[in-house]
Amino acid sequence: MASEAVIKELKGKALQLRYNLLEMIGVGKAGHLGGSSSLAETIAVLYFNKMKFDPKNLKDPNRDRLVLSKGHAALIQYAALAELGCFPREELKKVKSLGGLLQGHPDLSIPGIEAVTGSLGQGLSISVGMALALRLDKSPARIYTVMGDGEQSEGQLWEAAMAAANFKVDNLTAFLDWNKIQATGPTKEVFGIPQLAEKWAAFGWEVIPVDGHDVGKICDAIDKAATVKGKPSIVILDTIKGKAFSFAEGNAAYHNGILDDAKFAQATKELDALKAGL
Ligand SMILES: Cc1ncc(C[n+]2csc(CCOP(=O)(O)OP(=O)(O)O)c2C)c(N)n1
Repeated sequence: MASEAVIKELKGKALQLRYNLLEMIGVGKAGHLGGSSSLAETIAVLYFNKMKFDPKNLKDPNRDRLVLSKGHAALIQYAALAELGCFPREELKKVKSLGGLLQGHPDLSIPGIEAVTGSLGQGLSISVGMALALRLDKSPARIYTVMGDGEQSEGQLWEAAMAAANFKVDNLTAFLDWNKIQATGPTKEVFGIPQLAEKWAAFGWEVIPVDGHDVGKICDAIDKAATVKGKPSIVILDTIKGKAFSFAEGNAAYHNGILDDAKFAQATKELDALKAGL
């Protein structure tokens, strides 16, 4: 169990990641605020507490790897990599612009990124391959993979799910960002997949449901997954799309929305209020 001090630190990190999102998205530019903010706590826990990840030794063969299968949420990963010093902070403002380092989706040219993603459904296949390779190398490293709930309609993902169970890939922890909204509306209306937990369990996975905005519980879920032997684990994160920005919470318009001056000011004010309450 994480101590009170660790929980406080991780809440602060999640908040800083959200400030970084605002810095990247800015005013008048489209950016994936919703599905990035729903992951702030999970990404904070992974990069600042649970993952073996040394920004000064990015090619360490025994590093843990994070594959962002829902690659459109790259901004939240960039937010963490910038905090860790993988690249200069000035790159944040240049995201998605010519001459900038940070692409709209994860790319191997970016320090700290492990896989090219963005075409949904592929990240789990990549992760299973990585996990099997690490096992052959007798490496202690783990693979962490983050998927979306809209992404669950991709068929390739379920092939990878079966392969992971068949090959008893227990050095892999997947996350499902169950924020219930996808690009154009509620996931259950666009392409409903009921009983996700039961489906993953039926595919042979250990299923660990958790409040995806509770850093302490996310720590516990990751620890629990690491103890599971002989099968892969999936942490189902119960989250709110656009979390922390009242106008964006549960609102598909901010899947890849544009902030005007007023909304940007409101977003900053809401983060400042959270900071004051930390
Ligand atoms: C194969 C493929 N089809 C369609 C898209 C376009 N697309 C980008 S994001 C998105 C919705 C994803 O929803 P979800 O997985 O729930 O992500 P989140 O809401 O967590 O951001 C879609 C359909 C894509 N990137 N890849």
